[in-house]
Amino acid sequence: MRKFALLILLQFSMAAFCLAEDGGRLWLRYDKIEDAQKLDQYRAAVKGVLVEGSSATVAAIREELEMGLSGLLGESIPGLTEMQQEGTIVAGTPTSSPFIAGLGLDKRLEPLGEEGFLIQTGKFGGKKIILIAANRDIGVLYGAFHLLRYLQTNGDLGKLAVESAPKLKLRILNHWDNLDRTVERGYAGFSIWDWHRLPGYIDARYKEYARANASIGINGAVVTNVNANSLILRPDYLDKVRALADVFRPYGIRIYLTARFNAPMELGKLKTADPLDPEVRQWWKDKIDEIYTLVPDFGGFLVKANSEGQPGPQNYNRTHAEGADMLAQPLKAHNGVVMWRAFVYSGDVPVDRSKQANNEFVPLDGQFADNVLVQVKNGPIDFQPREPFHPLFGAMPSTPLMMEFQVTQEYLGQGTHLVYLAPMWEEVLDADTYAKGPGSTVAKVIDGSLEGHRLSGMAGVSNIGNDRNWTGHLFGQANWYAYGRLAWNPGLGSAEIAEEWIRMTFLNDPGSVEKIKSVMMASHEACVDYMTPLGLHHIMGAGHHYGPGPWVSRMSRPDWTSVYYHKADKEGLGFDRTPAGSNAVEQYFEPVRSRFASRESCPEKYLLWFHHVKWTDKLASGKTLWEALCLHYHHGAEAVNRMRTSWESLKGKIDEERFEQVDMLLGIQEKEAKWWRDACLSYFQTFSGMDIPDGLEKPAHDLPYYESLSFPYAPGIRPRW
Ligand code: GCV
Repeated sequence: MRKFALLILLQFSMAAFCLAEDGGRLWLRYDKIEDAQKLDQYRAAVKGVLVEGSSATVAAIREELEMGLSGLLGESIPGLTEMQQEGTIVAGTPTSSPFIAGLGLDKRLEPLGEEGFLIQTGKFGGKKIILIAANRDIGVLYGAFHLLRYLQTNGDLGKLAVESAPKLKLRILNHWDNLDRTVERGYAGFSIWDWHRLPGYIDARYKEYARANASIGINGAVVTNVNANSLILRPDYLDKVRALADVFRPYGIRIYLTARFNAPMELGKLKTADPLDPEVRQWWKDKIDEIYTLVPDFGGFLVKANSEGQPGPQNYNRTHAEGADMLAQPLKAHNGVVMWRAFVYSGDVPVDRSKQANNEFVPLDGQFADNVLVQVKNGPIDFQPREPFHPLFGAMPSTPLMMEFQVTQEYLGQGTHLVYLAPMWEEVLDADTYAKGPGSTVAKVIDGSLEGHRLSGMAGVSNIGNDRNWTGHLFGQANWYAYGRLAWNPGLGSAEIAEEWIRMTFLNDPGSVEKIKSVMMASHEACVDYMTPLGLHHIMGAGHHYGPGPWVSRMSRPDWTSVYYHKADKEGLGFDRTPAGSNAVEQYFEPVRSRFASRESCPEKYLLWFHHVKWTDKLASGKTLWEALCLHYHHGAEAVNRMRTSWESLKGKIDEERFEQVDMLLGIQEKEAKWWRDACLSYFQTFSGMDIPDGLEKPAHDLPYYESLSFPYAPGIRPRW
């Protein structure tokens, strides 16, 4: 009897353990709706689901709707085989569903393209139903996720009428995942791609990954690191790629690979990788044809060439356009694309690093094949906490430019800081390049509308790993989510996206939603303040990029040091990029150029990016540069303290497990924000020679202490092959 009781107890505690909230369900939780009124409204409106058709995507739609609705409504919502009753959700295309074909929706569906959808509640065929219609199955899947999101966020069903189509064609995650499962700049464990056990073993997470991405409209994944490994192109590895592609396909995710430029030598044993060499071109053509026999919807290649040691066409005195062409021609036959990265800077540092991409790429405008996109990081240096927009946007009118955002927080607190990145992305997307006069925003450059490009895209460097909650920090999920939503529509607001995510991930109670939203919305500015205020950049620890390192001065190349970027001296601080300095401002269109070039009109948030400013110079606030710097660093650390207090006031509202996860990390962030503040101010003080103003907390340690800290095993470091 006792044994039996123990067994029950054990089973019970195991079940409790399995049900522990670890964040693994992401924003697709589908727990029963708590608001009783909403629940009644939804239960009255939704009685069954009719999804006709037989494709794998149709099966995914059916599964998602039945599972999602049953969970949300707390009662079984059956799948139907025919139209039976009021309250049916009918989802399909005119091809898959005779009912939808009979509605004569062609005119409304046409502008929605291959991936758009419409949702409408109303009377159709005499019955009150909810309709999800699209031209293609994948559009229906996106519509299904939209409807589920609408219910998860407690939308009003009576008002539901949506027509939505993606503004960007390619919405891609870039995984910097290595074949040994380490992840460059990854802070969420190891890679989720278990290459060793593929293709025989299909981890359940692959499907979960595809579902999560489809739910936010992501339609492509580059599964290998841009610091590429030729091995991925070997037949046995390509078969592993095929297996992944098979899992992704029903969810509309096309697979892409990174191409190592000298693969014809490393793998094909050719003597050269010269892109104009006929044998080399044939090697790539054969390889590409081979890939398509395995993966008929293969998306194409992402290439990092002649950058940070990666081989490229310049090794053979060829241009980036010639290099890209070699891949683009054979890919074109299969409807594939090349995404050629503009993150290049020369080994011998000829000019200010921020100018080099424009110098190399602008002259090539018009020379790229029409299935090539040039992929440009949001700012001209490297994913810093804040950068002005990259001057390439608008400067290559004949070439489709793709945005590259970094979702993983290499420079923004890695796996421990809560930093919601969407406000930073929004700032860049909304920036006006003036390339074709006012209103030529970065968003219009990348969605192709400024120049009428057929191809358009956005890439996000993934923050996903095999941690149970996928992203290491639970709020890293918000960045993955926001990236997908912005790739679908760069015009969405970061606050609006945050609210969706909070409601789906945590709760719908308005007071708590507001609290979490204000924590998220304050977090990016806080991070900028405690790391790199007033336009400072690239002053982090060397190699791992963890923590402060403004003193870093000895590296194999000057533009990897911090002193190269902050240029602190007895006089002042900041990089002079005006015509008197490196003249990087010349790469912007007027009036942006003059605005950045003038000390008076340069926005203070970019001040030290463009100007070397005297310590004693007064800023707009009337404070000297030194005082303002101290205040920014202190405000940043104080803001984290407020974020934590605010989060702690949510105790009891959020499940204990996720509450604690975030609380512990906010504790670390609070300490690290002070560490950044104290280390940077102690260092810059050796140049300013001024005291930290009265009333501000003084550094806890002296400068040598901060300089002595070392982190040989900080995660995410680029492996040395
Ligand atoms: C993939 C930065 C990162 C590198 C990264 C590189 C890139 O330099 O530190 O890890 O390499 O950007 O974007 O190619």
